[in-house]
Amino acid sequence: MSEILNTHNASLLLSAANKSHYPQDDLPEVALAGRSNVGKSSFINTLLGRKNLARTSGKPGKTQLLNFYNIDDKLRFVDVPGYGYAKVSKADRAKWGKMIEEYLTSRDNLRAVVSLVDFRHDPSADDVQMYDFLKYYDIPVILVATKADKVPRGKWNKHEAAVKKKLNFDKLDQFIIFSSVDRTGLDASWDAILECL
Ligand SMILES: Nc1nc2c(ncn2[C@@H]2O[C@H](COP(=O)(O)OP(=O)(O)OP(=O)(O)O)[C@@H](O)[C@H]2O)c(=O)[nH]1
Ligand SMILES: [Mg+2]
Repeated sequence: MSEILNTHNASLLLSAANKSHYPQDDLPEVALAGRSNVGKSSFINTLLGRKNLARTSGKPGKTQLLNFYNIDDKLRFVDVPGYGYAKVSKADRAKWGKMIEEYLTSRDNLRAVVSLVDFRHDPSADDVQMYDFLKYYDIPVILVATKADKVPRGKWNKHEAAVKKKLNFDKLDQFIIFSSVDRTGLDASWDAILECL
């Protein structure tokens, strides 16, 4: 991977609320989608070997814009605000929905969505809805099950089966068990992402 991309050459390019603010070029983009607090920003930091490039916090619902990260002028990660946070007003939820839908359904640069779910629990109704949405629009999905460090190894198969069942998971999609704490699934994630470009 390091021969293809200098992952150290990464920075936040811009934050966008709508189409008119998106970068105007042909660089491929990979977006991160998932419930608030699932570990999207941590995933970006782990893949780039950075501590705090993508802002992480214990406070869910913090990322409100689409954050575009430039990686070596060859690829962008797009950190999408998380869904499913209870303390969000109806109006903000609608705004969020519009912003995500606009990006996912109209962005020519988009090559794949890394859809993150918490490996410890069954996917939520929102997780199912996101996966269905991506399948409906034929957007390539890389399913990443986060916080694997919190699940004992002996239970991984059982948890994987439960996640797949709840999502009605497509066997052709990639399923990656991941941890930002011990970097499980780091190489598999890069392989899956680069395969989509
Ligand atoms: N144990 C463990 N904790 C993690 C992992 N990934 C993220 N976390 C923690 O989970 C919390 C949320 O992580 P974030 O990366 O900020 O989550 P996010 O999906 O970007 O959240 P929003 O931006 O609010 O949507 C932080 O306290 C992280 O340290 C992981 O793989 N294992
Ligand atoms: Mg975040």
